[in-house]
Amino acid sequence: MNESTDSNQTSLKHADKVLVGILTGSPNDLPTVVKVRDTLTELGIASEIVVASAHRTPDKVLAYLDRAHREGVQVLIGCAGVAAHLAGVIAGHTRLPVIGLPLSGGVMSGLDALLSTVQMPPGVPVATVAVDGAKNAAMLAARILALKFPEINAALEAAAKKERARYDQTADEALEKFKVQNSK
Ligand code: AIR
Repeated sequence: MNESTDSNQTSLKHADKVLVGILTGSPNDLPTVVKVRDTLTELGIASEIVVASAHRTPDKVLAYLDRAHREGVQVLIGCAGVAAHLAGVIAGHTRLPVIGLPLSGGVMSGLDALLSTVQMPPGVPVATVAVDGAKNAAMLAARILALKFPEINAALEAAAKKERARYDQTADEALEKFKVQNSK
């Protein structure tokens, strides 16, 4: 199911084809995980979110991967907290690029999830972003896709320009507020 039907989706030609599969270990992860989808949507990239746990519902993870391979998903993102093995399990069952998004929560505030996600054995890579780094998980997926889809490359360029303008304006406003002379 494609859950990226938000109205701000752009008119890129592949916008209705799911290119990114986002798996997450618990429905409780969704407040962070939807930010991955939202960033992808802003870039005109269709994605789908599947709640499936490497430990609680491993059969569901494998069933989704089966479907994702058949349907031409290009990048997979595994999100989980605590003993976060989801991205690693995904990477063991696919040749597609896998991004790991460790989530905070639990007694170690995400450090447990970070190490569980990033410390993969040689030969089975998971490109791990920061704890709760939802935006970067999406941006990394977009950069991978941009190698193949010029319109995603263009969307990334446009987003970078917009971000630069926003940053410069925020800096100018802060400098003005604190009466700091900006060095040219
Ligand atoms: N989780 C679920 N199955 C395996 C793991 N590692 C993670 C979820 C969630 C955390 O365990 O991704 O971040 C706690 O899950 P819950 O459902 O108890 O809130």
